[in-house]
Amino acid sequence: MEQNNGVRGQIIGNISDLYKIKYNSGYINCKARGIFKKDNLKPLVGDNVIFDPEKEIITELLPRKNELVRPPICNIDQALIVMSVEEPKLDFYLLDKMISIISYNNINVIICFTKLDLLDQSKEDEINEYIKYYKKIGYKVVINNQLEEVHKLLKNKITAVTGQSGVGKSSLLNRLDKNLNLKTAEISHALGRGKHTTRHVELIEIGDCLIADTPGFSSLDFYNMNKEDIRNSMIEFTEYMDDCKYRDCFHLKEDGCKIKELVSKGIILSSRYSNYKKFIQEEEDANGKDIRFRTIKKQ
Ligand SMILES: Nc1nc2c(ncn2[C@@H]2O[C@H](COP(=O)(O)OP(=O)(O)OP(=O)(O)O)[C@@H](O)[C@H]2O)c(=O)[nH]1
Ligand SMILES: [Mg+2]
Ligand SMILES: [Zn+2]
Repeated sequence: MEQNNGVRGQIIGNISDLYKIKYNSGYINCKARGIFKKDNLKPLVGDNVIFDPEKEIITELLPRKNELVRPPICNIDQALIVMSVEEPKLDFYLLDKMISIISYNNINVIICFTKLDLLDQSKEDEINEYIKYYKKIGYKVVINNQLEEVHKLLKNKITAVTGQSGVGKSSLLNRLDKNLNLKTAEISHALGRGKHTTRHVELIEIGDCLIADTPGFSSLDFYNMNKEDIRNSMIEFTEYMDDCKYRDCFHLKEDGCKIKELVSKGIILSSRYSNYKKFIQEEEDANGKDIRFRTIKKQ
């Protein structure tokens, strides 16, 4: 394990300038070397690092296989997108956006719906139709009370749990491991949203799973994704787009567009298509204003 006079480990937590590192002999809290700041590099939870155990300093960041801005984490195998059907209300726009951003970063997507107990029967049937659709186009979909199923999907993987504040991310992890006791809180009924109870990204070992609980967010940006990236991240569009009249069809105003035809026939979910159009519009607006790296966080 000795490399460059240092020891290799993985960052599993971070509070201000202290990084908690897991390595062979246990855990250690280290600071980052000044040089990272100079290079504008910030160590992330998930980073594999070389550190000096005596000086308690991270000396080297090893290459990342992937990286997300929100939640700030890297080197994960998959993301579990948690989406409540009530409190906060189901938001397919946000779900589709998370799916696009995460898959663009080469990270597998699992969708987990929560709070189905708050729905009446008729709405539950509607949710089941959506679940079927997302499964059909290739995503794994679970419900938070299918604990065994959830556990199976997380086994031997590094997973980031992500989603809006108050959807039940920490609650789900507490149910997977009864000894965990992560802080959870009721959502604010006045505002209809969560209270940002989880403040830090932390990788937690639950049996043979390494799972990151992360702070919820209220909005998301496409960061460095351009229009092509957004289009190509709509998984079922890519499957049919060879049948569009134009090879580089954006499925917007073009004629002979197979995607638009499939939307009108109800084969492609119309919410997916209208969210896609919103994404493209947002990208155009942001790009026009040259602020593609905005991060907006409403508290
Ligand atoms: N009715 C119902 N409530 C749930 C369910 N899952 C979680 N909750 C409740 O939802 C509230 C928010 O849960 P948290 O686990 O704190 O949510 P979170 O996603 O971790 O939120 P942040 O840490 O703020 O991002 C808590 O009051 C939970 O008890 C569910 O399946 N049904
Ligand atoms: Mg939480
Ligand atoms: Zn098209």
